[in-house]
Amino acid sequence: MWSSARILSLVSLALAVLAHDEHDHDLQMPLDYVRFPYQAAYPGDNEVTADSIFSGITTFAKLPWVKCLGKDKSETFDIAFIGAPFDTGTSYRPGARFGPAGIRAGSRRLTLYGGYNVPLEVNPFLSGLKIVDCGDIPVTPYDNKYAIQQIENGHKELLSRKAFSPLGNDSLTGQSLTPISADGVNHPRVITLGGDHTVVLPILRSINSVYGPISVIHFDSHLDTWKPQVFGGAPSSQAAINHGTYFYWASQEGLIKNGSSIHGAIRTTLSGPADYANDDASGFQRIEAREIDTIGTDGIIKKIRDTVGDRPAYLSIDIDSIDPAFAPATGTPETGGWSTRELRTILRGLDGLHIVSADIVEVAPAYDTNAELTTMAAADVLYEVLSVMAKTPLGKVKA
Ligand SMILES: *[C@@H]1O[C@H](CO)[C@@H](O)[C@H](O)[C@H]1NC(C)=O
Ligand SMILES: *[C@@H]1O[C@H](CO)[C@@H](O)[C@H](O)[C@H]1NC(C)=O
Ligand SMILES: [Mn+2]
Repeated sequence: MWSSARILSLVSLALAVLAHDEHDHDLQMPLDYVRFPYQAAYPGDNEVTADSIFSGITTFAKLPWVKCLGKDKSETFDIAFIGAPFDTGTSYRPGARFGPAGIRAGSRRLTLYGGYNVPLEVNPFLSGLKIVDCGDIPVTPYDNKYAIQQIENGHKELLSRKAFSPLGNDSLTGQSLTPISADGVNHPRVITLGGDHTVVLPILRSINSVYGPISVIHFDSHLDTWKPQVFGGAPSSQAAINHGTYFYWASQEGLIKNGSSIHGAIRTTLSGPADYANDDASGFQRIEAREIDTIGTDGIIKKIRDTVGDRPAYLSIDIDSIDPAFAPATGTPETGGWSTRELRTILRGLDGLHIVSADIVEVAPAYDTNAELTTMAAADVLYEVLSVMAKTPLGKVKA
């Protein structure tokens, strides 16, 4: 038989355990536990701890998810991420339809320590700009013509809005800035997560509706200006538009500013020298990947800046510009490319240019390593783009 004193002590122990239940994890904490090491990028985020970067629903850099193409049609922002999960214009490995999801997964750690960019001296997440992830444009995998129209419509719907923040004043002169768009409106910037490179044709159509013909900065191991007869053979009008010909069509449609557009990291084999003549006619200058051995990143940056100047520019980054040692998961890998570090340095060298919108394309996560090399590279590359954008408003001082 138990004494009543023994029963009483058991009951009080049980009550003590119950009372302690709601914070019994305290017992497992090391003595030097820091309760909230994570610095929230957005107000209202303060209750999340550092482990939130690997838990929860994944948006780009854990940015707020806004249904910009759905119930939040009237929402404004300064920079929007949007996915274009399309890969039926690919010539070799398909799989870039999973690019948006993969890049988001690769971006989770971007804000872990707060997101301050040391060489550029800016934290794009705390720069006062409203940056959101709009999810993906709904894209059919069954009809390329229809899908390309869906991408144009979705991109336009975001780009045509007014930016959330006013342009403000010029940091040097203090004079008020006026928009650099053709329609005089201060538009937001859109960063597209591809998708194979075909998505850039509908994106440039959208860009043209706001900025007119645009200077293009294009990082890729391939030209992507091929005539359809050369790339794919054009057995039908739909087959003629693919990830090797979209710049040819964009040029034919007058979407690309002739002479102030440039490719970087080119190293593909050609059908012959005529491909370069055709590329010239499409309006592009070229920087070969191997030039990094002679003129270095500084020389490459100078060539780009000299070509583009202060014109409005669209930035398109094919992940295959990076060497497959660093970014193997892509549609048409080519050895002899730049390292992730080199491309990041070159992108930071675009600081001060008027980059109106951008994309990263051809990320096909199924071919990645278990270490997520490619999706991480894609996310980090976009972090540099975001930082450059955060530093330079899309405005100019009235002459
Ligand atoms: C811009 O300059 C005007 C005066 O020219 C001033 O009234 C305004 O507050 C300034 N805006 C910012 C954001 O500094
Ligand atoms: C671009 O300029 C070059 C050289 O002046 C010319 O040969 C080419 O036809 C132009 N291309 C377009 C698309 O206007
Ligand atoms: Mn490409």
